[in-house]
Amino acid sequence: ESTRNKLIQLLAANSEQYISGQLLSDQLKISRSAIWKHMKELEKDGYQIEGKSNKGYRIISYPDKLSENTVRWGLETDWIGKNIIHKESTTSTQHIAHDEARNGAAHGTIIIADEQTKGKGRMNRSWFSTKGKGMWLSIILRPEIAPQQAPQLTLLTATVLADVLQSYCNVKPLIKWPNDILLNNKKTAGILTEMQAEQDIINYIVIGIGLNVNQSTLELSEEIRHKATSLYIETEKENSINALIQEILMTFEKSYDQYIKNGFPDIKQKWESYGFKIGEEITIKTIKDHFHATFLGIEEDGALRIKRTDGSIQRLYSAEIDWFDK
Ligand code: BTX
Repeated sequence: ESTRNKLIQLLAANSEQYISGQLLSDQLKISRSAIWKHMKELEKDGYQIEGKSNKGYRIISYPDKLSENTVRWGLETDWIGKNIIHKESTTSTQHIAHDEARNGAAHGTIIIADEQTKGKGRMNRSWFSTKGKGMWLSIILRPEIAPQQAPQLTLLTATVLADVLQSYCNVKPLIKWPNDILLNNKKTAGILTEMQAEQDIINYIVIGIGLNVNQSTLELSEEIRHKATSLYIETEKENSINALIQEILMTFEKSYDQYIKNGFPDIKQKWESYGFKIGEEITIKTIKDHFHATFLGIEEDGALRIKRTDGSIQRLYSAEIDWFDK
Protein backbone atom coordinates (compact mmCIF):
# COMPACT_ATOMS: atom_id res chain seq x y z
CA GLU A 1 0.00 0.00 0.00
CA SER A 2 2.98 2.30 0.17
CA THR A 3 2.55 3.35 -3.49
CA ARG A 4 -0.96 4.39 -2.71
CA ASN A 5 0.10 6.36 0.33
CA LYS A 6 2.78 8.12 -1.66
CA LEU A 7 0.27 8.90 -4.37
CA ILE A 8 -2.06 10.37 -1.81
CA GLN A 9 0.72 12.45 -0.35
CA LEU A 10 1.72 13.79 -3.74
CA LEU A 11 -1.85 14.70 -4.60
CA ALA A 12 -2.46 16.27 -1.21
CA ALA A 13 0.67 18.39 -1.47
CA ASN A 14 -0.49 19.68 -4.84
CA SER A 15 -4.17 20.19 -4.21
CA GLU A 16 -4.06 23.73 -5.56
CA GLN A 17 -2.85 22.70 -8.98
CA TYR A 18 -2.83 19.76 -11.36
CA ILE A 19 -0.07 17.25 -11.16
CA SER A 20 0.71 15.48 -14.39
CA GLY A 21 0.37 11.76 -14.88
CA GLN A 22 3.95 11.71 -16.13
CA LEU A 23 5.29 13.31 -12.99
CA LEU A 24 3.34 10.91 -10.80
CA SER A 25 4.55 8.02 -12.86
CA ASP A 26 8.18 9.18 -12.55
CA GLN A 27 7.94 9.77 -8.82
CA LEU A 28 6.20 6.53 -8.03
CA LYS A 29 8.02 4.46 -10.63
CA ILE A 30 4.86 2.89 -11.96
CA SER A 31 3.18 3.12 -15.37
CA ARG A 32 0.61 5.75 -16.23
CA SER A 33 -2.06 3.13 -16.57
CA ALA A 34 -1.22 1.89 -13.06
CA ILE A 35 -1.67 5.48 -11.86
CA TRP A 36 -5.05 5.57 -13.53
CA LYS A 37 -6.08 2.35 -11.77
CA HIS A 38 -5.02 3.78 -8.41
CA MET A 39 -7.16 6.84 -9.08
CA LYS A 40 -10.19 4.63 -9.70
CA GLU A 41 -9.53 2.87 -6.39
CA LEU A 42 -9.33 6.18 -4.56
CA GLU A 43 -12.63 7.23 -6.08
CA LYS A 44 -14.20 4.07 -4.73
CA ASP A 45 -13.05 5.20 -1.28
CA GLY A 46 -14.84 8.48 -1.73
CA TYR A 47 -12.01 10.71 -2.89
CA GLN A 48 -13.04 13.06 -5.66
CA ILE A 49 -10.30 13.42 -8.21
CA GLU A 50 -10.40 15.50 -11.32
CA GLY A 51 -8.43 14.21 -14.28
CA LYS A 52 -7.73 16.42 -17.29
CA SER A 53 -5.99 14.90 -20.24
CA ASN A 54 -3.64 17.81 -20.91
CA LYS A 55 -3.03 18.81 -17.28
CA GLY A 56 -3.12 15.82 -15.03
CA TYR A 57 -4.82 15.10 -11.75
CA ARG A 58 -6.09 17.21 -8.91
CA ILE A 59 -7.90 16.37 -5.70
CA ILE A 60 -11.25 18.08 -5.31
CA SER A 61 -12.47 16.63 -2.08
CA TYR A 62 -11.55 14.12 0.54
CA PRO A 63 -14.08 11.67 1.82
CA ASP A 64 -15.30 12.55 5.25
CA LYS A 65 -15.32 8.99 6.39
CA LEU A 66 -12.54 7.98 8.68
CA SER A 67 -9.74 5.85 7.33
CA GLU A 68 -6.00 5.59 7.71
CA ASN A 69 -5.59 7.62 4.55
CA THR A 70 -8.01 10.40 5.29
CA VAL A 71 -6.37 10.97 8.64
CA ARG A 72 -2.88 10.77 7.18
CA TRP A 73 -3.58 13.33 4.46
CA GLY A 74 -2.64 16.75 5.63
CA LEU A 75 -1.34 15.46 8.95
CA GLU A 76 1.81 17.49 9.39
CA THR A 77 3.58 15.79 12.25
CA ASP A 78 7.01 14.37 12.93
CA TRP A 79 6.14 11.32 14.98
CA ILE A 80 2.52 11.17 16.00
CA GLY A 81 0.16 9.29 13.70
CA LYS A 82 2.90 7.82 11.54
CA ASN A 83 1.21 4.54 12.33
CA ILE A 84 -2.59 4.67 12.21
CA ILE A 85 -4.99 1.86 12.98
CA HIS A 86 -8.60 2.47 12.05
CA LYS A 87 -11.57 0.27 12.93
CA GLU A 88 -15.13 0.80 11.87
CA SER A 89 -16.34 -0.80 15.04
CA THR A 90 -14.49 -2.09 18.07
CA THR A 91 -15.10 -2.69 21.76
CA SER A 92 -12.67 0.02 22.79
CA THR A 93 -9.71 1.67 21.09
CA GLN A 94 -7.96 1.28 24.46
CA HIS A 95 -8.11 -2.52 24.13
CA ILE A 96 -6.52 -2.40 20.71
CA ALA A 97 -3.92 0.07 21.90
CA HIS A 98 -2.86 -2.20 24.75
CA ASP A 99 -2.55 -5.18 22.39
CA GLU A 100 -0.55 -3.16 19.90
CA ALA A 101 1.67 -1.64 22.58
CA ARG A 102 2.42 -5.05 24.07
CA ASN A 103 3.43 -6.16 20.59
CA GLY A 104 5.85 -3.28 20.27
CA ALA A 105 3.84 -0.56 18.48
CA ALA A 106 5.86 2.61 18.05
CA HIS A 107 5.62 5.76 20.15
CA GLY A 108 2.96 7.89 18.48
CA THR A 109 0.83 5.05 17.10
CA ILE A 110 -2.83 6.00 17.09
CA ILE A 111 -6.00 3.95 17.06
CA ILE A 112 -9.30 5.43 15.92
CA ALA A 113 -12.76 3.94 15.57
CA ASP A 114 -16.05 5.06 14.11
CA GLU A 115 -17.85 3.29 16.92
CA GLN A 116 -17.01 1.69 20.25
CA THR A 117 -19.34 -0.90 21.68
CA LYS A 118 -17.69 -0.90 25.12
CA GLY A 119 -16.09 2.52 25.40
CA LYS A 120 -14.29 2.93 28.72
CA GLY A 121 -14.30 5.82 31.12
CA ARG A 122 -12.27 6.05 34.30
CA MET A 123 -12.88 3.70 37.20
CA ASN A 124 -14.87 1.23 35.17
CA ARG A 125 -17.38 3.79 34.04
CA SER A 126 -18.56 3.56 30.48
CA TRP A 127 -18.17 6.03 27.66
CA PHE A 128 -20.91 6.39 25.05
CA SER A 129 -19.35 6.31 21.61
CA THR A 130 -22.08 6.76 19.00
CA LYS A 131 -21.19 5.54 15.53
CA GLY A 132 -19.66 8.20 13.31
CA LYS A 133 -20.56 11.03 15.66
CA GLY A 134 -17.45 11.56 17.67
CA MET A 135 -13.72 11.20 17.92
CA TRP A 136 -12.79 7.98 19.67
CA LEU A 137 -9.01 7.96 19.73
CA SER A 138 -6.18 6.29 21.61
CA ILE A 139 -2.55 7.37 21.47
CA ILE A 140 0.33 5.07 22.38
CA LEU A 141 3.24 6.86 24.02
CA ARG A 142 6.59 5.64 25.26
CA PRO A 143 7.76 8.64 27.24
CA GLU A 144 11.03 8.76 29.11
CA ILE A 145 9.55 10.17 32.27
CA ALA A 146 9.01 8.68 35.71
CA PRO A 147 5.74 6.77 36.22
CA GLN A 148 4.59 9.23 38.87
CA GLN A 149 4.73 12.00 36.26
CA ALA A 150 2.23 10.23 34.02
CA PRO A 151 -0.77 12.21 35.32
CA GLN A 152 0.90 15.31 33.89
CA LEU A 153 0.27 13.86 30.45
CA THR A 154 -3.46 13.74 31.21
CA LEU A 155 -3.37 17.39 32.16
CA LEU A 156 -1.36 18.16 29.04
CA THR A 157 -3.94 16.37 26.91
CA ALA A 158 -6.72 18.38 28.50
CA THR A 159 -4.99 21.64 27.56
CA VAL A 160 -4.53 20.40 23.99
CA LEU A 161 -8.24 19.67 23.71
CA ALA A 162 -9.16 23.00 25.24
CA ASP A 163 -6.87 24.84 22.80
CA VAL A 164 -8.35 23.08 19.79
CA LEU A 165 -11.97 23.42 20.93
CA GLN A 166 -11.40 27.09 21.62
CA SER A 167 -10.57 27.60 17.95
CA TYR A 168 -13.84 25.92 16.98
CA CYS A 169 -16.38 27.71 19.10
CA ASN A 170 -17.24 30.99 20.71
CA VAL A 171 -17.45 29.78 24.26
CA LYS A 172 -14.32 29.23 26.25
CA PRO A 173 -13.72 25.57 27.02
CA LEU A 174 -13.08 24.85 30.68
CA ILE A 175 -11.28 21.92 32.22
CA LYS A 176 -12.85 20.27 35.20
CA TRP A 177 -10.21 18.64 37.37
CA PRO A 178 -8.53 16.56 36.29
CA ASN A 179 -9.65 15.96 32.76
CA ASP A 180 -13.21 16.74 31.74
CA ILE A 181 -13.56 19.31 29.01
CA LEU A 182 -16.66 21.42 29.45
CA LEU A 183 -18.45 23.67 27.01
CA ASN A 184 -21.14 25.76 28.65
CA ASN A 185 -20.61 23.70 31.80
CA LYS A 186 -21.38 20.44 30.05
CA LYS A 187 -18.97 17.63 29.35
CA THR A 188 -17.89 17.40 25.75
CA ALA A 189 -14.73 15.35 26.10
CA GLY A 190 -13.07 12.95 28.51
CA ILE A 191 -9.59 11.54 28.84
CA LEU A 192 -8.54 8.14 30.11
CA THR A 193 -4.84 7.57 30.72
CA GLU A 194 -3.64 4.03 31.27
CA MET A 195 -0.08 3.04 31.97
CA GLN A 196 2.03 -0.08 31.91
CA ALA A 197 5.07 0.46 34.10
CA GLU A 198 7.67 -1.49 36.03
CA GLN A 199 9.16 0.10 39.11
CA ASP A 200 10.55 3.35 37.80
CA ILE A 201 10.25 2.72 34.08
CA ILE A 202 7.23 3.37 31.90
CA ASN A 203 6.71 0.63 29.38
CA TYR A 204 4.01 2.50 27.58
CA ILE A 205 1.10 4.83 28.17
CA VAL A 206 -2.19 4.85 26.33
CA ILE A 207 -4.08 8.12 26.30
CA GLY A 208 -7.70 7.67 25.31
CA ILE A 209 -9.67 10.68 24.20
CA GLY A 210 -13.40 10.74 23.64
CA LEU A 211 -14.78 13.88 22.05
CA ASN A 212 -18.44 14.40 21.19
CA VAL A 213 -18.50 16.02 17.76
CA ASN A 214 -21.68 15.74 15.73
CA GLN A 215 -24.33 14.39 18.08
CA SER A 216 -27.59 16.27 18.36
CA THR A 217 -29.06 16.44 21.85
CA LEU A 218 -31.30 13.47 21.09
CA GLU A 219 -28.33 11.46 19.90
CA LEU A 220 -26.71 11.76 23.31
CA SER A 221 -27.74 8.91 25.55
CA GLU A 222 -30.57 9.90 27.89
CA GLU A 223 -28.42 9.06 30.89
CA ILE A 224 -26.00 11.88 30.13
CA ARG A 225 -28.13 14.35 28.19
CA HIS A 226 -28.44 16.80 31.10
CA LYS A 227 -24.70 17.00 31.67
CA ALA A 228 -23.13 16.32 28.28
CA THR A 229 -22.84 18.27 25.06
CA SER A 230 -21.21 18.05 21.64
CA LEU A 231 -19.43 20.46 19.35
CA TYR A 232 -22.46 20.32 17.05
CA ILE A 233 -24.82 21.35 19.85
CA GLU A 234 -22.54 24.23 20.81
CA THR A 235 -21.62 25.49 17.35
CA GLU A 236 -24.82 24.55 15.51
CA LYS A 237 -22.85 23.06 12.68
CA GLU A 238 -21.36 19.74 11.70
CA ASN A 239 -17.64 19.48 12.07
CA SER A 240 -15.22 17.18 10.25
CA ILE A 241 -13.95 14.49 12.60
CA ASN A 242 -10.94 14.01 10.37
CA ALA A 243 -9.97 17.64 10.62
CA LEU A 244 -10.41 17.57 14.39
CA ILE A 245 -8.24 14.48 14.76
CA GLN A 246 -5.52 16.12 12.69
CA GLU A 247 -5.62 19.34 14.62
CA ILE A 248 -5.60 17.55 17.93
CA LEU A 249 -2.65 15.39 16.91
CA MET A 250 -0.64 18.32 15.59
CA THR A 251 -1.33 20.37 18.71
CA PHE A 252 -0.58 17.38 20.92
CA GLU A 253 2.77 16.75 19.28
CA LYS A 254 3.90 20.34 19.73
CA SER A 255 2.79 20.46 23.31
CA TYR A 256 4.30 17.07 24.16
CA ASP A 257 7.66 17.95 22.61
CA GLN A 258 7.75 21.18 24.60
CA TYR A 259 6.82 19.32 27.76
CA ILE A 260 9.63 16.80 27.29
CA LYS A 261 12.04 19.68 26.71
CA ASN A 262 10.86 22.18 29.32
CA GLY A 263 8.93 20.18 31.87
CA PHE A 264 5.53 20.87 33.36
CA PRO A 265 5.46 24.64 34.21
CA ASP A 266 4.00 25.79 30.87
CA ILE A 267 1.33 23.12 31.01
CA LYS A 268 0.46 24.02 34.59
CA GLN A 269 -0.03 27.63 33.64
CA LYS A 270 -2.12 26.79 30.62
CA TRP A 271 -4.19 24.26 32.54
CA GLU A 272 -4.98 26.86 35.18
CA SER A 273 -6.01 29.36 32.52
CA TYR A 274 -8.76 26.90 31.55
CA GLY A 275 -9.35 25.59 35.08
CA PHE A 276 -12.96 25.38 36.18
CA LYS A 277 -13.89 26.65 39.69
CA ILE A 278 -10.42 27.85 40.59
CA GLY A 279 -10.71 30.09 43.62
CA GLU A 280 -14.13 28.70 44.45
CA GLU A 281 -15.48 26.30 46.99
CA ILE A 282 -15.76 22.71 45.87
CA THR A 283 -16.51 19.37 47.43
CA ILE A 284 -13.82 16.76 47.34
CA LYS A 285 -14.16 13.03 47.36
CA THR A 286 -11.20 10.78 47.96
CA ILE A 287 -11.28 7.07 48.67
CA LYS A 288 -11.67 7.63 52.39
CA ASP A 289 -12.91 11.18 52.73
CA HIS A 290 -15.52 13.72 51.62
CA PHE A 291 -15.20 17.42 52.49
CA HIS A 292 -15.41 21.05 51.36
CA ALA A 293 -12.39 23.10 50.37
CA THR A 294 -11.31 26.00 48.22
CA PHE A 295 -9.79 24.98 44.90
CA LEU A 296 -6.50 26.88 44.55
CA GLY A 297 -5.17 25.38 41.33
CA ILE A 298 -2.59 22.75 40.55
CA GLU A 299 0.86 22.17 41.97
CA GLU A 300 4.17 22.24 40.10
CA ASP A 301 3.87 18.48 39.70
CA GLY A 302 0.22 18.48 38.64
CA ALA A 303 -1.40 17.60 41.97
CA LEU A 304 -4.63 19.27 43.02
CA ARG A 305 -3.99 22.21 45.36
CA ILE A 306 -6.70 23.01 47.88
CA LYS A 307 -7.28 24.99 51.05
CA ARG A 308 -9.20 23.22 53.82
CA THR A 309 -11.71 25.07 55.97
CA ASP A 310 -9.14 25.13 58.80
CA GLY A 311 -6.82 27.11 56.54
CA SER A 312 -4.36 24.33 55.81
CA ILE A 313 -3.13 23.83 52.29
CA GLN A 314 -3.10 20.34 50.84
CA ARG A 315 -2.09 18.58 47.70
CA LEU A 316 -4.12 15.67 46.42
CA TYR A 317 -3.10 13.20 43.77
CA SER A 318 -6.34 11.42 43.20
CA ALA A 319 -9.68 12.92 43.98
CA GLU A 320 -12.98 13.68 42.36
CA ILE A 321 -14.32 17.18 42.66
CA ASP A 322 -17.84 18.49 42.59
CA TRP A 323 -19.72 21.61 43.56
CA PHE A 324 -23.13 22.84 44.52
CA ASP A 325 -24.82 24.93 41.90
CA LYS A 326 -26.36 27.99 43.42
P1 BTX B 1 -14.94 9.58 33.06
O1 BTX B 1 -14.97 8.43 34.02
O2 BTX B 1 -14.39 10.87 33.49
O3 BTX B 1 -16.37 9.85 32.48
C1 BTX B 1 -17.32 8.82 32.34
C2 BTX B 1 -18.66 9.40 32.69
O4 BTX B 1 -19.01 10.44 31.78
C3 BTX B 1 -19.77 8.38 32.57
O5 BTX B 1 -20.01 7.74 33.78
C4 BTX B 1 -20.98 9.22 32.13
O6 BTX B 1 -21.59 9.83 33.22
C5 BTX B 1 -20.34 10.34 31.32
N1 BTX B 1 -20.29 10.01 29.89
C6 BTX B 1 -20.28 8.82 29.27
N2 BTX B 1 -20.20 8.95 27.95
C7 BTX B 1 -20.17 10.28 27.70
C8 BTX B 1 -20.08 11.06 26.52
N3 BTX B 1 -20.02 10.52 25.31
N4 BTX B 1 -20.10 12.41 26.68
C9 BTX B 1 -20.14 13.00 27.87
N5 BTX B 1 -20.22 12.31 29.02
C10 BTX B 1 -20.23 10.97 28.94
C11 BTX B 1 -13.76 9.90 30.81
O7 BTX B 1 -14.11 9.05 31.83
C12 BTX B 1 -12.80 9.17 29.88
C13 BTX B 1 -13.43 8.83 28.56
C14 BTX B 1 -12.44 8.31 27.59
C15 BTX B 1 -13.09 7.82 26.34
C16 BTX B 1 -12.07 7.46 25.30
S1 BTX B 1 -12.78 7.18 23.75
C17 BTX B 1 -11.34 6.51 23.13
C18 BTX B 1 -10.79 5.65 24.26
N6 BTX B 1 -11.38 4.34 24.21
C19 BTX B 1 -12.10 4.09 25.31
O8 BTX B 1 -12.72 3.00 25.52
N7 BTX B 1 -12.05 5.15 26.14
C20 BTX B 1 -11.25 6.22 25.59
